[in-house]
Amino acid sequence: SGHVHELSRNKQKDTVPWFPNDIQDLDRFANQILSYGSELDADHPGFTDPEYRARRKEFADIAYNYRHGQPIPKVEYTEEEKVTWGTVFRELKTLYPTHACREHNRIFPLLENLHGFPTPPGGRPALYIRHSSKPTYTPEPDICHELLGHVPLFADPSFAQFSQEIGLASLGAPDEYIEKLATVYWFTVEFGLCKQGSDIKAYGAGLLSSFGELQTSQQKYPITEFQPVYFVAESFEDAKEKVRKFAATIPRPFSVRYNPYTQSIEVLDNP
Ligand code: NLE
Ligand code: FE2
Repeated sequence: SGHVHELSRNKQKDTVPWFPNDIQDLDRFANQILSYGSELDADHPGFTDPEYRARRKEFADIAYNYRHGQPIPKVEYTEEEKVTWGTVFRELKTLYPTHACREHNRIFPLLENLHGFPTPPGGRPALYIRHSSKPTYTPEPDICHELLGHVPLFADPSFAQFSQEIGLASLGAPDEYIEKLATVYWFTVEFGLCKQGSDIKAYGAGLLSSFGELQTSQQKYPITEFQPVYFVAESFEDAKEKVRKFAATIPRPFSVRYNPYTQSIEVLDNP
């Protein structure tokens, strides 16, 4: 079937940029995955470790060649990788009760019981793990970040909707708005803090997966190697409402809705 590359905005000249409509469309981005084919930065903990770099290439190749619908390949993790996972898991688990938001603390034990988080991630879908020399913090999203930081909160329906709201607002939006939405995503879903009672708790996955940064993020003077600034949300509901209001200001002649049954985006004409 033919793909629509441009939707005409109205009868005038300006057009809406192409955006993915169906889940298979995401395959078109496979060659744009972060760091594929490019070398690690000199300040990356794995920069001087040729074995680690080769291992990272193995994982990147799997992701590069994967297409929607194929079974997700499983990888065997090495003893060293399992030790790293164990360290990150243990350290984070002791911090969550005092540092993580209540939604994360509600779901994390359920996942732990269901999927055996405490055991090393043997046979899980292909995702590399941070370098063993620096389990406390890594500059890139790895398996610890995705599974321990993101997965628990994406299992919270209200939070999942918040994240999806940002994604849907971006479809067909002008570049300067994409940039703004990316910034909103960064300071909420990745590095957000939230008021809960008289406390400030972490809900951003970048904090929930780094036991170095999680500990310092709630102090009054955060150490500058980590994020220099955070934004505290009144509540998830309030943050969601604010994103909705902002999204409504994006000039776009149609609205979008995600249909989870067909796994595709429905474009609705504005009345
Ligand atoms: N700094 C995070 C961690 O160490 O888990 C990962 C960053 C993801 C944006
Ligand atoms: Fe992330």
